[in-house]
Parts: sequence; structure tokens; C-alpha cells
Amino acid sequence: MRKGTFFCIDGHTCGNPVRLITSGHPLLRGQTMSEKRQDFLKNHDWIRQALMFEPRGHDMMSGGFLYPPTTDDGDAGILFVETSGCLPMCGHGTMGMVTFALEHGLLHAKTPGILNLDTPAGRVRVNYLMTDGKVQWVKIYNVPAYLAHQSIMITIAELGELSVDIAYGGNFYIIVQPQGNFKGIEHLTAAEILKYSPLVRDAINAKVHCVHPNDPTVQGASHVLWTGAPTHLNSTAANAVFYGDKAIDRSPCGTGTSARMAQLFSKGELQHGQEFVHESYIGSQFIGCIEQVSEIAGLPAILPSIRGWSRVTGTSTITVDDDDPYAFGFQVI
Ligand code: PYC
Repeated sequence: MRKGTFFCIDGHTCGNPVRLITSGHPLLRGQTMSEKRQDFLKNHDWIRQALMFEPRGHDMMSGGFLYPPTTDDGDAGILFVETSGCLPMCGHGTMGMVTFALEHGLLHAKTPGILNLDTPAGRVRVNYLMTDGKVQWVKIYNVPAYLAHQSIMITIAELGELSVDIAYGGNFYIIVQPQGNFKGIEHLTAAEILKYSPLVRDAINAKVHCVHPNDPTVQGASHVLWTGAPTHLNSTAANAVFYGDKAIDRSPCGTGTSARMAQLFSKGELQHGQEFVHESYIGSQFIGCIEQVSEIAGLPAILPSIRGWSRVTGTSTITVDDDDPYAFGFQVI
């Protein structure tokens, strides 16, 4: 039977949608959130498709479920869902889900102001400030981020030759910096970013196989991070992150910001302890920082933090009934 009723708290983090699904959680097999993610993808993916795709969702839709922790000192587990699948980690989604759950009394921190979250990518610690029942900001201490590949050459129709780096920040990001055939995001329209990004992603995945050294289920370059000049005087940098098939992140992207800081750190362009104010395509900002220097499989890595904010926009009760020909959604690509 593939039908159900799902209560949702909807909102956004710095402009990008977050849907916290508060009922209808499938029972997931596995000891860790990474194993539970695999079980969800194999046996329950219809729930993601129904709640993320049109007509119940849209191209940018993103969110997840909170589960009991899978570790002794954890406060909660998170399963991320979005149009492209189940991400190992999502920064804007974590900020949103934590905010909505705390404000609705669905999550209780063992130590007020601090949460230890079990995500498929690993342990993520969160600090937050709550006043008068509202979460003012959420700061994520993300999983280790590192530069995986440098200066890979690809050729894209219309744009021509591009040199790109690939960095991990909870997902693998293809980072495109200004160069001969790309002048910066301020010179591309949103429609052009949507047109070129899948070409960049396909070209890279045909050439390079990205696999996380500690978890082989985390693999493939999924996101394209285009960089450019910021519009605010206090921003360090700007980016537009492409995900799924038709989405540009409206937030500065938490895992993307982590990947970008790791890339800049490896190139000596960002230092341990230095603040990195990252701007999104709509001008919203996250404050990033390299909290510690670390190592993954012999590669230099960083422990990044990212701070942002989220707001609730409403609640919804979504029904899915397999007598609806569009119960499991569709995309217009
Ligand atoms: O904030 O990590 C993030 C994210 C990933 C995809 C969209 N946003």
C-alpha cells in the first residue's frame, strides 16, 4: 500500500524551502543514518517523490524527517529528502528542520542551545539561540570537508572549455570559478545556470568518480557551485548552487559553503579561524568559518561551521493516495 497522510511544517532557510515532515515516518532498517538512508531509498522512496515533486512539491523542494538518534549521545537523527534523492547532508535543511522542530516543541535538547545530530554523512553538532519561542539563528558544525580533485578540464556546449575543482562538504560539489569562458555568476541568467549546470555535472561524472573514503555509499558529484562577485559589501564571496534537475539554491548552501571553504583553504586562500560570509543568488547570507584543521584519508580537511536562520511559512496536511495518477509526482524538465 502506497498511501498516507503526512503533516508538514513548511518554511525556508535564507530563502530556500524546507519541509519538515512530522508524521508518516517509515520504520527504517539499519544501525546508522547512512544505513537507514539506503533502506529509505530502496523501500520507501515513493514518500520522497510524492512530497517533493509537483503537484505536492516543486523543483526546489527539500526537507526531511527527524528520527530517534542512532548514537548514545545524539539528540536526533535526520533523514534528508529532496527532488534529487536523499542527500547525505544538507545545511539549509538542517537549519530549517531544527528551527521548526524546536519552535513546535518536537525536539528537546539535552543541553539547551546545543544539539548533537546523527546525519547520513556523520555527526553534526548544532548551536542555536532561542528567545521568546523563536529560534534566532542556527550554527552547524559540519562534517569534515576537503578538496577532492583540482583543475579538471571539461568542454561544455556554448561555453567551451572550463577548469573546475571538486570539493566535499557533505555532498560533492563541482566548483566553477571565473575564468576565460565564465566571467562569474553576475554575468549569467538563472536560465543559463539551469542550462549549463547539468552539462557540467554530466561531463565531470563521465570523467571522475567521486567516492567518500569513509562511506562508499556517498558518491558522485551531485551539485554545481558557480562563483562570482557578491552584491553586499560585507560578503566575502557569492555563489549559485545547482541541484536536482532544475533547482538553484536560494540560500548560500550549507554543504556548498563548507566545500568552498575547504577548496579555498587547500589553496591557501582562506585561513583557520577566518570568517567567510557567503552570499546566495538572491543575496541572502551564511556566515562560515574554518573551526579546525583536520585530515581525511591523508588529504587536508577542515571542520567548517555555517550560521544561518530559518522561518516558518505554514503547515500542511498532505494526502497521497495511489488512485491519483500523479500520486508520486512529476517533473517538467
Ligand atoms: O544547504 O547544504 C545545503 C543544500 C544542499 C542542497 C541545497 N541546499
